Amino acid sequence: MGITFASARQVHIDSPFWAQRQHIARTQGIPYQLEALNDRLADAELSHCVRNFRIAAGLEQGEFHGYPFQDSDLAKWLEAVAFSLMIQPDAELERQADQMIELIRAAQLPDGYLSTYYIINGIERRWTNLADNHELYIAGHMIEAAVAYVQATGKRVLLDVCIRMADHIDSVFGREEGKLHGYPGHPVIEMALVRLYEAVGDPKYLKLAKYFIDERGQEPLYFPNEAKTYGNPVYRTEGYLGYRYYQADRPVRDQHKVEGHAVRAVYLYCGMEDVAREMQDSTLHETCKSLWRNMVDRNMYITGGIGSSSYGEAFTFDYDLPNDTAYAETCAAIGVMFWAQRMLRSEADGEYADVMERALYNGIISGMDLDGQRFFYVNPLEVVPEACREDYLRAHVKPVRQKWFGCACCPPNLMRLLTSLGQYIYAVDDRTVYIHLYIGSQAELSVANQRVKLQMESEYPWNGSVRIRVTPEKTDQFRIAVRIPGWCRNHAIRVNGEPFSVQVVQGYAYIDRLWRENDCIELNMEMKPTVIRANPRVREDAGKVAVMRGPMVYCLEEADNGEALHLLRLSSQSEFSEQWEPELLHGVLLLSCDAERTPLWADEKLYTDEKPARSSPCRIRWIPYYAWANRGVGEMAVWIREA
Ligand code: FUB
Ligand code: ZN
Repeated sequence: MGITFASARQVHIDSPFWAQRQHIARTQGIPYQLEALNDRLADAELSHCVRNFRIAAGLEQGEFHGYPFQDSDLAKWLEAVAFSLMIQPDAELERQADQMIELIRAAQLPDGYLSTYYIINGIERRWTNLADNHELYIAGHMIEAAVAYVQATGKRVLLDVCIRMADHIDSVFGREEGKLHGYPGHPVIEMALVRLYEAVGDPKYLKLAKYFIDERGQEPLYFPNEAKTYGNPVYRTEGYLGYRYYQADRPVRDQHKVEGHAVRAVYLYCGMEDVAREMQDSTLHETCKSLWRNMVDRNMYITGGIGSSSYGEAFTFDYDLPNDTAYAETCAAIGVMFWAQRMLRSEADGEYADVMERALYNGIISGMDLDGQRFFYVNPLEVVPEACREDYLRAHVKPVRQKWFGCACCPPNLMRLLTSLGQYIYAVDDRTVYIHLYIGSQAELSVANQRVKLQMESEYPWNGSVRIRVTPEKTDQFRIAVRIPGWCRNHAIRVNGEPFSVQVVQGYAYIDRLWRENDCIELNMEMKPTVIRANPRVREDAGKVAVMRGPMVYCLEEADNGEALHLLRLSSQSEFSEQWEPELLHGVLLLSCDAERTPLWADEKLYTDEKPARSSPCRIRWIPYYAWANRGVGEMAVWIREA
């Protein structure tokens, strides 16, 4: 038996930090997004999503609008609703979701095909632009929504739609003669098919997922042939990236550098790891491991963000992590978390959970404002608002979160992630309970042939003390593996008040004992402000420092530190002070420390050979990165110079 994560249904989150965010997602974010999908938001970019479905279903006349993948926004919204209903039943929300599902069902063609773009624009062209037109991507998101929705409500309508659709896809694609030897331009169908296989048990879906992975990048390359055959534009594949943009320039097992469009990449790696796990394909797993090393060691921001270039929303070259032109799409950080969880299912190595946590507390939740109704697509690590306004190369960086986007992949992705958070915390194998994330919650799991209740209390991420109460059905020997995060230098474990000393193996302390009702684990992780430096090969961060506390990256904002943040230098011996501010930014722990400010010159000249005036000492104030841009427009910086 491998490692199985507890499902969102099995876990009830009551951590103040996360319960509040889940509450906001359920009560603000999800209803708001339904308005967006229906084009009912004032002064926001239009979605066209629901309208496209209505037209495809014959309920309205009109043309298709938006990107070819617009349907996927509704799918992600439905998945978020499903997880939300698992947290808290809500008859009205369920009614709205059922209505949307009915609309999807009405739009589906009798043979199972589903993509409003081709249903409206001409079905004879379907499957002719796999590279760019996202039919398989939409299918993937629909499947993920359908599986979650049936688990939440027991209602199968969307699942049946998706089974018809998956069967249709299976009849169209494959190595067999007469089928298309294609694969998706944007992965997600691979992991979705594995989910469908897990849900309904039909191995043909797993086989199809494996086909999409194995076929990708085989010679002759599918995409250039497709473009030639059907006269498709090839704008994406010219220039720097070529077919690397799609991770489709060579077979996946020959890929060892993370390349191309970042969301496509991590979604593909998720599918690869899923297939590797389900089919015990060790070479595929080893490929994922080498891609993982390359991403984590050379291509990931301190925030867990990936994809440093706006050109192609893509990875560039190793150690290229510019702060002010960063792309770091919210969906890409979410994809990092998805991938990390899958790696963790294959191997209990705490680094995967560390990365999952890094992305979650930083580059993911930075994508949403504190009220769940404004969103970042791009998550920079340095912002000067004037540069966003005046420099085309930084125009993708927004200094304020937006109401909606024409390409709105990130907002509903955030909703489904937040509402499904329960499924990332605990996992089990035949004799171990793993605690991967310290999110206060209650869970009921099966391990060593019995049910075990866990109750985790903690003020994490503000405090590193965690108390876990364990209640097995019967007294029994099994292991509870508590993760010792990579950021933690000192920790102590007590069991029932007694110190418990155990070696940490690959990031986990395995507490192997006879567990009785109401046993209690106390884990104390030293959590203090820490100055972090980047590998000097990261040119943009050389000579600079960032500040972390526990899993959280901190940043400076103009609101606290005045303008021209680039003039600040962290003092070498600076002590940090911490201050809990319950009223600020929905409650944050602020950090303050000593710094120096380089003075501006009295005159306006550009260069001088004169010695500069001495820097003046000052105190600077850091806030958690995720909370930036919640107090109006201003500068922000994660990395600052070191004195
Ligand atoms: O192509 C669908 C989505 O739109 C991608 O995942 C995002 O990066 C955005 O390009
Ligand atoms: Zn996105």
